[in-house]
Amino acid sequence: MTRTVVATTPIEGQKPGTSGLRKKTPVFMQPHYLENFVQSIFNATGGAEGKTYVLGGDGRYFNDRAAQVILRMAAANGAKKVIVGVNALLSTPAASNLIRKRKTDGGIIMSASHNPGGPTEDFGVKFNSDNGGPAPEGITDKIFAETRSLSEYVICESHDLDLSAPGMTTLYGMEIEVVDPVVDYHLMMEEIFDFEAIRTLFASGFTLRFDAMHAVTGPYAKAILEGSLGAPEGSVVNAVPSPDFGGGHPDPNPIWAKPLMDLMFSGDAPDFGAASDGDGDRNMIVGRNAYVTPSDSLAVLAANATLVPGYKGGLKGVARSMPTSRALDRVAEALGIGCYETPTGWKFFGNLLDAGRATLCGEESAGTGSDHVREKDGLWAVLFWLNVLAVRQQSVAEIMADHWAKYGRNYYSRHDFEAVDSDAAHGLMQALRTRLPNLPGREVEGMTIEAADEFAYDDPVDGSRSEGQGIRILFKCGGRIVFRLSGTGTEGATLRVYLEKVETNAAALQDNPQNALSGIAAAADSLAEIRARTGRNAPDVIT
Ligand code: VG1
Ligand code: CO
Repeated sequence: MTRTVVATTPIEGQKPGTSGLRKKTPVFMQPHYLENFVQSIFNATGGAEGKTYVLGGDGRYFNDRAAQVILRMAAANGAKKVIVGVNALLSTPAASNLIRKRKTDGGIIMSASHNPGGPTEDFGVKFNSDNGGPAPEGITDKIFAETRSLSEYVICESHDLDLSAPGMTTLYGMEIEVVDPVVDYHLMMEEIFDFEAIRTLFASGFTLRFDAMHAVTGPYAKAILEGSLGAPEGSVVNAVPSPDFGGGHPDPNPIWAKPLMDLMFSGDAPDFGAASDGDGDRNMIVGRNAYVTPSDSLAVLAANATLVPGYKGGLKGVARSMPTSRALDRVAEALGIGCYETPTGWKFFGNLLDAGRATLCGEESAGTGSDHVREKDGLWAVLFWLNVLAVRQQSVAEIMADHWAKYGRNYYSRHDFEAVDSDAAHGLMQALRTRLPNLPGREVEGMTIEAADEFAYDDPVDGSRSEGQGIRILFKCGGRIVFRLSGTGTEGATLRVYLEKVETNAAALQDNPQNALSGIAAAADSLAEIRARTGRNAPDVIT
C-alpha cells in the first residue's frame, strides 16, 4: 500500500454553513473537492496523527464512496483509529454519542441532513469536536481558512474496505472498527427513558405511526420502537434508508411528511405520529388531529421533564435558538431556571451543555435535544413524548390544551421562500437593516413596533461573539417577526420568515395558527416587501 501526496489548489466556496459544508452532490464529486475539505479539517484541528475518529453518514448517494475516501485519507494522515458504522451509516445523534462514549478526538459526519439526496441533489460533510457536538465557529472558520490556502492532501491507495459487518480491520497501520450503528444508541435510550412504562402503554393498545422517511432513523426506530418497546410491526414505515430517500425530501414537517399528516387528521389516525429527517436529528410530533409545532414541543418537554427518569432531578436550564418561539421562556420562568437564546444552529448549544448551564435545548426547525449528546436527537424526542404520554395517560391534544391553558399559547409559523435570487434576498435583508433604527414606534397592520434589531450573541461561556444572526421586529402586543437567510441551502437564497403571536385569552387558544398569525404575516410582507422584492406571492413551505 502506498501513501500519496497529491498536489491540489484551493477550491472556492468551501465555507461551512449552519451545519457543515453542503453542496450539490456533483459539486462534492468533482476531483479533489471532498479531499480538499477533509484535509482542511485535519489541518485546521492540529493534524490527524495519532487521533481517533468516528465516521458515519445518513446513507445518501455518495455516502459509501465518500467514506472510503475519508478512511484512506485518515490513514494517510496518520490517524490511529476510525470507528465507523456498518455500511458507513450512523445517525447524527448516534455519531455524537459514539464520539463521547469512546472518547474520540472528534468525528466526521457525511450528511446534508434534511436536504434531498441523490446524484443531482445534496451532499454534506460536517466535523464534530471531541465533545460530540458540531465544531464551533472558531474551528469552522479555521477549516475554511485552510481550504483557501491548501496546496496538497495525502491519501493511501487501497481496495475498498469491507464495511458490511461489524469487525476490525487495518489500513496503512490505522485501525478500523466497524460497529453496529444502533446498539450503543439503543442502550443510551434505555438509560434515559422508562421503557417499561412505554411497553405497558403499547401493550394496552396504544397505536403509533413513525415515518422514517427512507432515511437513517429507520433501523433505529425499528429496533427500539417495534423490537424493544413492542409497537406492532408496521408501526415504523419507510424504514429502509435509501440513497435518494425514496425520491422524497427527508424533512419532517407538514409539507414533506404530508402522508403522515393526512393519516393523523383522518378517521384512521393512530394515537401518535412522528417522523424524523435524513440524518435522524430532527423530529416531528403529531397527535390525532393535533400537530405540535416544534417550539411548543420543546416547551412541553421542558414542562414535563421530571416525568422522565433521566431528568427526574430537574433541569439545570434550557436554551432555544433565537427564532424559536418564546413558549419555552414561559416554562423556564415558571420553573425558576435559566433560559438562553442562541443563534440558529446546534453548534451554539455545545458550550451551554458542556458547562452544565442547560439540560434541554431546541430549535423551531424540529430539533430538540438534551445533554445526553451534543446534537439534536429525533428519536430521543419521540421517546420523550411516549414516556410523557405513558405517565400522563392523556392524548397529545389534551396535553397541548392543558399546556396552553397554563402558560398561554405562542402561535407560531415559519414561512420559507426557497431558491430566491440571491441578490434580491440579500437586498431585502440590507433594506431592513438600514431601516431598523426608524422602526420602533411605527404602526404596522394595527400593531406598534416596540423594538427592532439584528441579533448578535455573546457566548456566556467562552465570550465569543457572533453577529448578523437574524433581524427581529418585536411588537408591543407581544408578537414578533424574525427574518433570516438560510445557511444550509445549496441553491440561491432561502428567506425564512418566523412569525409569532402570544395569546393568553382562554377563549382564543384553539385557533388555526395561519389564521391567528395573518396580521403578523401581513406586517412581515409590508415591512420587508417580500412579494415585491422576491417576486413570490406565497411561501414555498409553511411549517
Ligand atoms: C436549518 C435550521 C436550523 C438547523 C439547521 C441544521 O438552518 O433553520 O435550525 O440547526 O438547519 O439542521 P438554516 O440555516 O437553513 O436555517 V439539520 O437537521 O439540516 O442538521
Ligand atoms: Co438533520
